[in-house]
Amino acid sequence: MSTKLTLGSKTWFPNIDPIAYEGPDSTNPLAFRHYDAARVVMGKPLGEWMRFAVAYWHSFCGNGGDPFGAPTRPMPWTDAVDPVQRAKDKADAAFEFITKLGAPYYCFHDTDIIDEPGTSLAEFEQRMAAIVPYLKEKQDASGVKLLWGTANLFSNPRFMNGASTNPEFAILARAGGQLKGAIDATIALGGEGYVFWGGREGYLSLLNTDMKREREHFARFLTIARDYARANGFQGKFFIEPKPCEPTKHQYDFDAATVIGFLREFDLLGDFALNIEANHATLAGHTFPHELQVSADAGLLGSVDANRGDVQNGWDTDQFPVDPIELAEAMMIIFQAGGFSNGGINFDAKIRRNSTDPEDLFIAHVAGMDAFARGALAAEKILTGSEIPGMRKARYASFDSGDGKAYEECGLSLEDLHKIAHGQGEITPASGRQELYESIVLRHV
Ligand code: XUL
Ligand code: CO
Repeated sequence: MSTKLTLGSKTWFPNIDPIAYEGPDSTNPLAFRHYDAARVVMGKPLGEWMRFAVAYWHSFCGNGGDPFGAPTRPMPWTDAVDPVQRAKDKADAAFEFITKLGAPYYCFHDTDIIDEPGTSLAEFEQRMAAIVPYLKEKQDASGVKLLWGTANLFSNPRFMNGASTNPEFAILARAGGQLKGAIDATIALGGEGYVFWGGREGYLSLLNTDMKREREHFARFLTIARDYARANGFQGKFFIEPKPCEPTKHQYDFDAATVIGFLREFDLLGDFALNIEANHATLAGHTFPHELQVSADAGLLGSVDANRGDVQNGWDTDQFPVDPIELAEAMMIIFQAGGFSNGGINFDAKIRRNSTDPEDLFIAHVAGMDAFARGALAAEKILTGSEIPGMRKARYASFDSGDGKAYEECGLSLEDLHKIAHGQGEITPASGRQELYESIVLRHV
């Protein structure tokens, strides 16, 4: 999974060399200690399992500004006055970064790759028409591919009441017009997936909201988007990215289980899968592995937005992932689900407001990729060489034969259970041995 190094006319990260694998003893923060793309893990090169992607929005658009202060981050690729030149400079910086990092993929919102003009959809389409072929050239020259594209239908004030769930049809139609352009760009750039994160698809107050109608409009929007993309040659997967809240009080795509129910209710299961984001999982009161497992069990584990939250506060901090124990558990689930087909691991993560050196963005991604690789190496050891798979299987052994097996095969009624219960006397339940499982994981990480 090596990518060719191409630079624009100018270099935006002059002091950074391509990131190399130096092995676990290296102390160089600009080298991989665990992520060796060619290393075979669970029967396949690590690079093919991971399919790492860099997120355009946090890495090349996010300027460190927050509600309390002005931007902090030097971003020389945003200086040009002409919007198309600015977008090209940004693309040059992005592709220089991605190729030096050695990530095979990137992801974008339409408004990341080129700035949105004031109001005109036609002008936005003209700008998109200028930047998409440029990105195609950058992709062809570097070998970097598009993991997924998406439309930003939440930042512009016109979407303050939602996009496809907006109470005003004119705004829904405007959202659809913009969505078509994002789908066209994704197809033109060979995107393997198309993401729907329900930006403001939810409500702030039920008093002014017809939730039933809004959810039906949302499903209709997804359906016609799917139909349009398929009719125009898109063969990839559509991903829904669950999130419980923020920016609305209650998002309709609350968590994996909610989205699976929604897809089933509106007959969208065949074309859609889930994009699970770690920080969204924790906002929903779950864990990242929980959301992965719910998706995998439904056969809908599509892609991952990699990041982490902060245990002390309840918002989407989008920090880079660093916890190898959590990631070992996550990689066990990803391996057992057979990995990703159209998806991958996209760093939907941002460096902190006070991380302002050009190398900070590299260090963050290198550590994130290493954390996932370390998790993957541990997961392989746990799955293939530890007591855990056998212990977990043995826990359910009473369903492998006799009455337990008959129960699983729908052969027992409630009267049968009543009879068995009378026949067996009082039972001493077996220990769940959670601490033993945890100590085994720890031994392998
Ligand atoms: C927002 C979020 C988005 C989506 C893409 O929390 O995760 O960046 O990943 O729209
Ligand atoms: Co995300």
